[in-house]
Amino acid sequence: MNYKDYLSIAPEIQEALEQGKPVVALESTILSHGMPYPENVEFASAVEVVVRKEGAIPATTAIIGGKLKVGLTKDELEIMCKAEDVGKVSRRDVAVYLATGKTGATTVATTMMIAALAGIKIFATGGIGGVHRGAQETMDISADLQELAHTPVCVVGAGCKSILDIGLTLEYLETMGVPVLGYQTDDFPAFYSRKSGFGVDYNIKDAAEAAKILKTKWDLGLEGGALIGNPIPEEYALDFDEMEKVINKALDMAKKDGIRGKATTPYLLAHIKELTDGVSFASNLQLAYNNAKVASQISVELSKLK
Ligand code: PSU
Ligand code: MN
Repeated sequence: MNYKDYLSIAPEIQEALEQGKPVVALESTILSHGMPYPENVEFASAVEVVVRKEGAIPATTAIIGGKLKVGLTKDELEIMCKAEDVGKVSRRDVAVYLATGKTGATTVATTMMIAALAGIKIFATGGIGGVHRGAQETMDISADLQELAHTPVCVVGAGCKSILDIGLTLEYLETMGVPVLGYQTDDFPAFYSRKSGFGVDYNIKDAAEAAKILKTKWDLGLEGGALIGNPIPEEYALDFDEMEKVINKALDMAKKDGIRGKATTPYLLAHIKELTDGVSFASNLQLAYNNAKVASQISVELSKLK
């Protein structure tokens, strides 16, 4: 494998990795295709501040200029946030983007992939992709789930996006052998709401316990990652039933507009924001900050174990 020719790690991150210091990966699809400009610019830098405050180093990933970038400069973050001619890159697209020099935002799947190549174990996002509602017909299942099955990175998210079929997403993860852990919760979170009505495999009491479980999994050579469901802070949580109504409306609109494939998630997120007058977006920001915080704490604990 000659992947090192394609990997470009920021010096600060490279040094931290060599010294076994905590590093947390962050994705760029949430910036380019999950949030509006310029609010995403503020988020992109604020989320990195959250990570640093916990004593870890942030590593936002993207594909720029034929390189898998680990750690972005202010200018590169701006490019991702402006998202002019920036694609949404899943695993299948990576080689095309690298070979052609196109600029690409990394999804959960590709961020995990790049993190693993760089040696980063912990990754914070908003919520993972999963099995879409109606997947029985459309077969729309996010590549994020296969990545969790095979790539050794722990993803901290507020569950999966609530636009999905949460029950089927959990079934898929079980089949693929991915541990689904709750961070101080028995309930798998539902993105904007703290509870989905589905349970987690195990309720983790703190970051140290999370780190111990991850170390054990990887010591055993068990393939793949883990998903840690971290509920949105109480004060920003939205009512599950209210959000269901909004999501169903957005799903109807997507159907009418003939939205399919990878356009689905960005379309739904944008319309949910509109339908809630931005309330959902404020919650989205807060849950992402909270995930960055917990991921950083886990990363700090994991670095003590190695
Ligand atoms: N969660 C969010 N906002 C997002 C996404 C997730 O709060 O923008 C992105 C992630 O990058 C995730 C992707 O990997 O959506 C899933 O897209 P798809 O359903 O097309 O696999
Ligand atoms: Mn999809």
